[in-house]
Amino acid sequence: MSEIRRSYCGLCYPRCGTLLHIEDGRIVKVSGDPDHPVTRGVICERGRLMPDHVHHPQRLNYPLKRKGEKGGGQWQRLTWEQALDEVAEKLSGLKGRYGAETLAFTHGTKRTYHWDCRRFFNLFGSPNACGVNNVCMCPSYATEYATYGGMIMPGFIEASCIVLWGANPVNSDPVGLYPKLVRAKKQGAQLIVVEPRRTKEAEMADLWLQIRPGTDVALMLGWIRLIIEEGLYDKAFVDNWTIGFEDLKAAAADYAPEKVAQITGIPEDLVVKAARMYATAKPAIIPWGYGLDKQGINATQCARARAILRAITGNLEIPGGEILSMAGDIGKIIDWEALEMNAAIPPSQREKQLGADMYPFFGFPGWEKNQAANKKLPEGYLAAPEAWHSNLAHAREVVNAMITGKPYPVKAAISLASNPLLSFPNTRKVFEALKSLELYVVMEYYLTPSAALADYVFPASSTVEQPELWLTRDFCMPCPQGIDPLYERRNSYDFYRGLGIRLGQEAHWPWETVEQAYDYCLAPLGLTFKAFSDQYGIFGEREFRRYEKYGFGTPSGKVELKSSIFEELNLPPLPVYREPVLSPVGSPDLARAYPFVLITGSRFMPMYHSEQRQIEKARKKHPDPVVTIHPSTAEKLGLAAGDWVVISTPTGKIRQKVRISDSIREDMVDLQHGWWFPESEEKLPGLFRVFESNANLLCPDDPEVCSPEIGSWPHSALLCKIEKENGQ
Ligand SMILES: Nc1nc2c(c(=O)[nH]1)N[C@H]1C(S)=C(S)[C@@H](COP(=O)(O)OP(=O)(O)OC[C@H]3O[C@@H](n4cnc5c(=O)[nH]c(N)nc54)[C@H](O)[C@@H]3O)O[C@H]1N2
Ligand SMILES: Nc1nc2c(c(=O)[nH]1)N[C@H]1C(S)=C(S)[C@@H](COP(=O)(O)OP(=O)(O)OC[C@H]3O[C@@H](n4cnc5c(=O)[nH]c(N)nc54)[C@H](O)[C@@H]3O)O[C@H]1N2
Ligand code: SF4
Ligand SMILES: [Mo]
Repeated sequence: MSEIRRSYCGLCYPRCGTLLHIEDGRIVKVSGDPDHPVTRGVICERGRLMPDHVHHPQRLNYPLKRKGEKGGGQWQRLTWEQALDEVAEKLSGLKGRYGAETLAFTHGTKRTYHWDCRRFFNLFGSPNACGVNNVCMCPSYATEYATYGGMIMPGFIEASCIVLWGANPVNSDPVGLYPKLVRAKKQGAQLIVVEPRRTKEAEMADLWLQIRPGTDVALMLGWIRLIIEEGLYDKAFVDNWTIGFEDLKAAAADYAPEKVAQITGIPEDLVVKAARMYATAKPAIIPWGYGLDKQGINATQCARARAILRAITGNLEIPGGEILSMAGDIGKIIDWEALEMNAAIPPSQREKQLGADMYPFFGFPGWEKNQAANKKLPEGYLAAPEAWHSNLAHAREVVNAMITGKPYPVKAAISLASNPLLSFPNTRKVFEALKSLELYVVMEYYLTPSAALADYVFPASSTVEQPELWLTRDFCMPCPQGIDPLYERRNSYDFYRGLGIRLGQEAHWPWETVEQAYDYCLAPLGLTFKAFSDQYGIFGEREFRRYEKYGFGTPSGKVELKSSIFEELNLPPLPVYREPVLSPVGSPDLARAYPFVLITGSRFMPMYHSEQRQIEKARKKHPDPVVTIHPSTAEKLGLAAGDWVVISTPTGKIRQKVRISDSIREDMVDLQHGWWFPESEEKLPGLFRVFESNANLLCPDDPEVCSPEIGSWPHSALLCKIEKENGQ
């Protein structure tokens, strides 16, 4: 029997509408849903691999319990009931011995909303959820909250100038952002690209600024100085809606174009021309880019300086500009506080959050300040879920506590939609930490290197096997479940509820299924999730300049060019540039041994971080990990395309295969992240060869290289050397 069912793709963010072509219970093809109001029938290369993913022979289909040694590759199948009973009993015992804070959570990129996880952890009493948000989005998110009380989503299509600053949407967001960029460009928008690589977008740009990695704040300060000096800022907005302008002027005073050129390696005339182009166009936008968040020591300051540029040029909350608020009442549909139950974790447990003493802005103290300042805004005004974007423990401190037991023992962890051995920096340390746990529980699609170290593994349902209620700035959308879960795969809600009701949280998990939780959200609209699924969702009506009614969600109610929250937490209240520690300028001695500037993790399709390595069609396209070097480097080192090379940093070394291209700066090396080899042996010491080509063996996590405000570690702007393998 064959049929076509409407569903969605959740393999990355946009939740593209899909049609599943099903024959005898098997998805044989997926196509874009042309009636979907947002994605209009477009899906990407990765989305088309959904059938291969759903029916992959290596998918986890049943709960597993470790037999024998950790990482020994031996497993015993359990029922869900048995596995949940055992995990709950162990958690209960560990909580009794060490306190609730002994349980950590590692999260990955926000593919699942995780409100169920938050709810579980708040009720359990552990403040130690941690993960990659220290580097992804959070440096921007939390900082923008402190600056103007929310996180920006750019209007895009109507913009007349777009600055792509450390973003490469053709590879990272081919359905959401890239088509908008192309359309805006066709409509006459000017494009400035700030990028060390000649990306496709750089080739499309009016101005391409080929920056030295890690020096972006210096360029931003240069733009701020020039914009102020030449009177190109929005005077009325600055006078009425900002505080700290004179201090800002002083903070940027040193960054004359000549000095900026010297620091960044961008010719002086381009620095000036770009600043003028940006400041004189309206609306002009600077969308978020991970190239800024991943640069460690400067990550937070990049976010601050970018926010300030958006504000002083008068681009906040104008049509086609930088939008802060949700459209109409759309934000009221999901009450995140009710779902996440952040009030349930008592102050005495919040105080134990690991890393909050070193990085108070990132942990509960900073989050509480941002929340308090936001309280004066109307319900549903802002996008959420806010909690996941800060109020987190610091991953390095959690990993350290696992190994050392200090300041207290962390003996248990749950990873769900997270592969810490591939995504966290300093892989060897993460390995030691995960191995040392008394209880490690992973919920996964596949047996990843991290999952291979677990005591219990739970099989996760694919996105097409579960429903989702999806909210963006302008619309709320039902994501309909396409098929019943195969085998014994389940969704995260079932997992957390299953644990929760075994740990005395019954009263707080009233909904038997996740769909019932969405029914609860939709009840005020007189809808059930099923009824909502018959429509394509609700668009909110956008109003602009909402700050004129409500002010900004900051302590002063204005845009804080000088941040009072940063000041209260003893952090620099104005943007400052710091030379990256591991750079030819920051460590000239080290640079003699490690002469190249290293960036890692530039996105490539269809791979998503450490995923798709087991999917044949994806692997055919990318059989091996690839490092890109400049032709002059290849010549100097006698390397040819396809040679295997060893790339080393003071933290570690890995092997990848050479690609030669003049698209990168001569002083640079650009390598792929996320590499492991599902086809090779699981059992230790192999662990799917996770120690062979994994970029995070090279990335350090020491406090000196992390941003002092948030503790963002560097995946870019590092130093490395490169040699032919076996010294051939
Ligand atoms: N060197 C280097 N490291 C980086 C980066 C870089 O650029 N360079 N980028 C960083 C960034 S921005 C991020 S966001 C992180 C990403 O870090 P992660 O999110 O940890 O990376 P993934 O490899 O996507 O791992 C997610 C795992 O969850 C599983 N999974 C996916 N969806 C679901 C789901 O819905 N449910 C369940 N249970 N499992 C699921 C996948 O099979 C996969 O194994 O990596 C960071 N690490
Ligand atoms: N195919 C694919 N798509 C993805 C992902 C994936 O793994 N694969 N991951 C998703 C996730 S979680 C994220 S966070 C996004 C990130 O998506 P993007 O924001 O596009 O981020 P990246 O590709 O990591 O880096 C963007 C650019 O930053 C540049 N860059 C590196 N260092 C610097 C620097 O110091 N300064 C400047 N100005 N630029 C620099 C790189 O050359 C790169 O072209 O992608 C998402 N989409
Ligand atoms: S962009 Fe591609 S992978 Fe992401 S949700 Fe859409 S179809 Fe899926
Ligand atoms: Mo990310």
